[in-house]
Amino acid sequence: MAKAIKKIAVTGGAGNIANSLLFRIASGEMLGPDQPIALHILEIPRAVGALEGVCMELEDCAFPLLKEVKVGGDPMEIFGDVDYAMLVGAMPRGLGMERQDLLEANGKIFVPQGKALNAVASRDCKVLVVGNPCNTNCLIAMHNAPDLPRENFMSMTHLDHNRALAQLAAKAKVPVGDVTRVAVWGNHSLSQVPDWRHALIHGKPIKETINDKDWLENSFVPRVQKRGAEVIAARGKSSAASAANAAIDAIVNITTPTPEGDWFSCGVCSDSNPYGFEENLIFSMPCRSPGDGSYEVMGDLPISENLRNKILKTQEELIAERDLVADMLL
Ligand code: NAX
Repeated sequence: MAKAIKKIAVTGGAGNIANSLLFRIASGEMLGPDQPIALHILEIPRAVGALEGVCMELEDCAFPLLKEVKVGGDPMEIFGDVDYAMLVGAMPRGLGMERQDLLEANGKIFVPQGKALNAVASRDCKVLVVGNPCNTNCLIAMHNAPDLPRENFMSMTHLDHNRALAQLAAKAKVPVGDVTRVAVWGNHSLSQVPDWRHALIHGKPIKETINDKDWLENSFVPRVQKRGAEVIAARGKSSAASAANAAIDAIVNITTPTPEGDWFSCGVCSDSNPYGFEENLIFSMPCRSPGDGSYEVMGDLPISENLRNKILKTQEELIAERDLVADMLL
């Protein structure tokens, strides 16, 4: 029997990331080759013309799984009954804009979107926030959707995770699939903590292949933290295809079982986290999923004092961001 259609909302549909993301979702890469889907695309009026072009291209791909495309500017209409909401659209940081200005501008997007999800989305809707600052935008959306489970709100740190895997694989001169157990802790920002300490290469401790702590601490970590800027400098635009790829991965991570002995990084609600980090934040941590849409934070990783101190710094930044948007949190 054919599966029931899954409805997927994508915001910022005329933007860079969506121009890769929408097509990969529609091809079946996210939910599988036998899962019919409907795309519900949200944009602002200024971008409606460009979005029409995107819709023409979606049509011209003749994707067999794509059963419906709905577009509009009202989240109450677009988020109706959606099973997944991928919140990509956000206000870019303008010239001379302070972090507080950016948070406020984005708050104005994520408060109404959170309220709309609360009112009309499927009660088990999984929400992935990509638009920056994604952890705090996700916190705002979560607070404004109090009837949805808090654990359904995630911010995308899987691009940082993938960047870390790729850098370690390149250094060790192994295929990227041979690297496991990388983690990214905290905020999706320069303060994030890419964690190589638990990583395995060919199933063996990283030090057996990369026995170079100086490189790990002083080259690998800052390179992952600043990779977004490196891409902008080279391309003149921020990461798009790799961000779309990570967004697909982030949903695949919770809809397929995590391979034995591995984990993925995701910004998740820090309530009752096993490491004693501040609660009521969206905090990137290593997680595992049985593949049914749920996940659990890895609870048993040894955290050295040195690592904990770095994580506390990124936590400080997340708390400061939360303070700046306090009036948007219900
Ligand atoms: P673009 O500026 O190309 O596209 C954003 C789109 O969002 C635009 O078409 C705009 O009209 C739309 N938009 C703005 N406000 C909206 C609203 N209220 N409702 C619906 N649509 C709205 O940006 P793009 O390169 O696609 O990046 C999108 C977001 O992802 C940015 O905030 C960016 O910083 C963030 N990123 C997050 C990453 C992550 O790892 N979490 C990595 C890549 C990227 O930097």
